[in-house]
Amino acid sequence: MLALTREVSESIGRCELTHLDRTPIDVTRARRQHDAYEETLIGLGCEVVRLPAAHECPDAVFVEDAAVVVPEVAVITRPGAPSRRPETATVAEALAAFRTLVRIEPPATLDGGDVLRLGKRVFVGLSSRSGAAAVEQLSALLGPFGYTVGGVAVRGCLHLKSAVTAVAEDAVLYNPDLVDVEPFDGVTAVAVDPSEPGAANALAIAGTVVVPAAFPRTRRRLEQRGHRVVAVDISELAKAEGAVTCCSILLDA
Ligand code: CIR
Repeated sequence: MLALTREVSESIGRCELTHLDRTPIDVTRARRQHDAYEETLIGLGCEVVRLPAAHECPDAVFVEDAAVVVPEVAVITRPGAPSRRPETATVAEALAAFRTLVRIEPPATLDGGDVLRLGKRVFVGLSSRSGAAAVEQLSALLGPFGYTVGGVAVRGCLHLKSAVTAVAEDAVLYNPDLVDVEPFDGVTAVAVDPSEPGAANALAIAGTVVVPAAFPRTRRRLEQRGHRVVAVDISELAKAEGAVTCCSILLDA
């Protein structure tokens, strides 16, 4: 498993914010947390390929939003926030070594954080960043490989993966206030602890679930259901509305 990451930009303090008020971000601390995140991925068997920082792009550490990678192709997105569109060129360049590249074209916009894949089912959050036109294009790009692609409404959060993520091949972690669970039929749905509304973003790697250290109650819920869990402190990145899925693009290389 390969994990593509990118060093935290000096300018991360000027990141896009939708649901949080701006608070100062300690870049050194954010980098230390990001290093520890990468170490966790390495500990789980990933080879980390880290792109150099793109200081002119405050949110560039959140590489997930720039591409959607499936075994057959890499879909280069067109992020919903104009400030984030320059991020895709360097991600595309890196992914070209591993996949054929295809692209989301204007006027559609898509953030990778809105794309949840469960096997051959691809769910796209209809959010402020991603819309129906992207669902249509993604469906045309992935349909030939046997994927079905559909839109899912989200409320009160940035991305679909703020509301629901896969914690195993057959299980999702979700926040019932942010997304309806019905579209995700056929898999076990574990709700976050109600006191931890931001806890639905978790990253499953090789049988282990990586979760933010800020959500111990949800962590316990997962462990009680038999999941192996490791926690990472990403508190500084969380001030930029980042979480654990958004800091890497995972691919079987
Ligand atoms: C943004 O608003 O685009 C960034 N500040 C945060 C992006 C987080 N991305 C993700 O969860 N996939």
